Amino acid sequence: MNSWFPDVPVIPFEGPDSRNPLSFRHYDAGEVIEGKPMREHLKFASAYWHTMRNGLDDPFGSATARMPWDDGTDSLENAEQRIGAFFEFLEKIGIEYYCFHDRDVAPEGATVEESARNLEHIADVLDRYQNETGKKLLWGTACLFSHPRYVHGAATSCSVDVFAHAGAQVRQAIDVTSRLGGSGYVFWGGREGYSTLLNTDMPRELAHLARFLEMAVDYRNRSGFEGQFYIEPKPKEPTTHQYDFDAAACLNFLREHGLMDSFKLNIETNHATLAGHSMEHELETAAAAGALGSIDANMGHPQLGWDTDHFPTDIYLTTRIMRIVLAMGGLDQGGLNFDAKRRRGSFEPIDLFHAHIAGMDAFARGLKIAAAIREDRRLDDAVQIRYASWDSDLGVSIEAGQVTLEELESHAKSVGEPDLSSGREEMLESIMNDFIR
Ligand code: XLS
Ligand code: NI
Ligand code: NI
Repeated sequence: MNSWFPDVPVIPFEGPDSRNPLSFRHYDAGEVIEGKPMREHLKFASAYWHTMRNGLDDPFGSATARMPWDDGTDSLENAEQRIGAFFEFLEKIGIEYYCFHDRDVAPEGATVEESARNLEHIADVLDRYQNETGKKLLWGTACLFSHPRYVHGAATSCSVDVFAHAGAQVRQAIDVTSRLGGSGYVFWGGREGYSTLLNTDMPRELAHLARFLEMAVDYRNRSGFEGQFYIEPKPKEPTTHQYDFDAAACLNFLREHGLMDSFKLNIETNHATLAGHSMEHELETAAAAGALGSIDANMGHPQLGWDTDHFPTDIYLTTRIMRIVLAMGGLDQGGLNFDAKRRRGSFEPIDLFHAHIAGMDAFARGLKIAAAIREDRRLDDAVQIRYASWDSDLGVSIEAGQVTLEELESHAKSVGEPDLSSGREEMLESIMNDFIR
């Protein structure tokens, strides 16, 4: 087989003292943490759109990424060649899963039929590579935001014909995802929102979005796709306002339309930041509703205001994420998809390895640190102690819904002014810091 990364070996685990940049210093796939090997805690996926299709252009300059496997055309041959490079990458980096949009892997045709044929053809190729390498599809999705027809949205377009095109695309993408054994399917509402309310019938658009998702659920039930459906919240970009603003907005929408049983959320760090939340906030919100399904593992930059999709290298971030994931007992069918791109200056093919190693090692450290914090118990105990008054007879009865306002009033009279304790925020931060090493 032709090698596109001839100078890169299969990346070995060499331990924290290694000075070899093409090695894992912390990610040791077989190391057992809380009874499970790291590879099961950290179901990493590589995002085809960034790894293979992102030339690293920005609004001020053209693509810089060197991609010797890509001849720059939209041909099926080129699409196949890219897939070869991608699976070589997955094998060498030791990542088991991947994610794609339909249009990342196969070229859009001139008609609905031609696009479908292209996608079917490429699905055969992906299937062959999956069988040869044992790599798996974490989730698939349809790109409903790049083509000019989606300028006013897809499921929320003002045009019913565009809505129909979006339906055709999603039906095919679900089929291909199912055929490739994908464990999930993501709906990210790229342009499902508005640019200005002056031209927008918001209630009508929201009703259309709900209809669209109902149709997708109906199709899944009839087609036998066994993967999990996810919605990926994002507040803005490319549109001014996106309806799937944050976890809370998505949950409200799903509840309003009776779709809670059919969807979970795929939470992305950079989208949380854009919504003015921390990643922890979004994860906790989803987890509290039993709807935390999967994670798009990236991060933003404090000095840049958009979805910059940096690789997640912040150990505090990965620690906080893994604390929540461990507490809920793992992500089930979900995983950690590196929806992340290299910086424009990191344009050599080998930077794909450096970038993913950085993310994987950061998550391995986050996992180990989170497990150590859990074993130590000081942080968990502090929360439990803080709410101890709720374990009293009164607290338990209130939580069970057996107390009236009059009963609260007589209790308040009998206890007098409540005796409160400090929240000890700085002390807890300092305890957390003890583990980051
Ligand atoms: C863009 C989104 C997108 C989804 C998949 O901001 O993160 O990449 O993850 O459509
Ligand atoms: Ni994403
Ligand atoms: Ni994003």
